[in-house]
Amino acid sequence: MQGPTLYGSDYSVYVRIVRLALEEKRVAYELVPVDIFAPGGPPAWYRERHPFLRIPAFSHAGIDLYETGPIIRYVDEAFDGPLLQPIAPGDRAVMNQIIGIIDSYAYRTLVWDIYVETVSKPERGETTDTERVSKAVPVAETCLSELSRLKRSGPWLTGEDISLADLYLAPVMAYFEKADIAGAMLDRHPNISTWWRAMRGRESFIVTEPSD
Ligand SMILES: N[C@@H](CCC(=O)N[C@@H](CS)C(=O)NCC(=O)O)C(=O)O
Repeated sequence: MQGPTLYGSDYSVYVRIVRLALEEKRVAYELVPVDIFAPGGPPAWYRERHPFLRIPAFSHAGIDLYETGPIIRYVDEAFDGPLLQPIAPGDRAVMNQIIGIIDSYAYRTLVWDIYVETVSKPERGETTDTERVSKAVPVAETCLSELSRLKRSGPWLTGEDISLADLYLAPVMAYFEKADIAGAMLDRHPNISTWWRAMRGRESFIVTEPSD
C-alpha cells in the first residue's frame, strides 16, 4: 500500500509534529510543499484539503485528515512500530493534558509572542511588539511550570517511553530556545531542560530539522 502524503512546510511546528510521529513509527511518506504564509496564500486546491487553511493536512488509504491531533493518533494506530500513546489511563491523560496545554497556550505564547516577536521580526528588520512580549512572559512561565509539574519521572514527558506529548512539545521548544529569555526560564525547570537535551539529540528530531 502507498505511504501517506503530508501537506505543509518543514518550518511549521505542527507539520513537524506529524513528521516526528511518522519518523518514530518508521513510516515512509511524501511531503507535498504547501507554504501557508506565501504572499498570495496557499494554492487554490489546498482549500479542499484544509477548509480552514492551516497546515498540515494528511492523506492515506482513502483517509483524508486535517488537525494535528487526529493525524498523529491515526499514524500511531494505523501503522506498526512503537506505541506512541501510553496504555495506562493516567499516563494517557497526562499526555493529552500536555498536548492541550501546547495547543491552547504554549504554541501561541512561546512561538508567536516570544520567538517571532524577539527573534524572527528583528531578523526581518521589523519592530518587536514589546507589550505583547511583556504580556507573554508570565504565560510562558505558567506553561513551563505546568509542563515541569506534569512531567513524569523518566527520560520522556510521560515516563519511560516517548509519546505524542514529546513530539508536540519538541518543535515548539526548538523555536522558543532561540529567544534570549528562554535560557534563564528553562534553567528554572531542570526536568524540562534535561528532557530537552535528550529530545534534541533524538534521530527523529535531527532528521526533521527545517531546511532554513
Ligand atoms: N489546529 C491546527 C493548527 C495548525 C496551525 O496553526 N498551523 C500553522 C503553521 S505551524 C498555520 O497553518 N498557520 C497559518 C495561519 O495561522 O494562517 C492543527 O492542530 O493542525
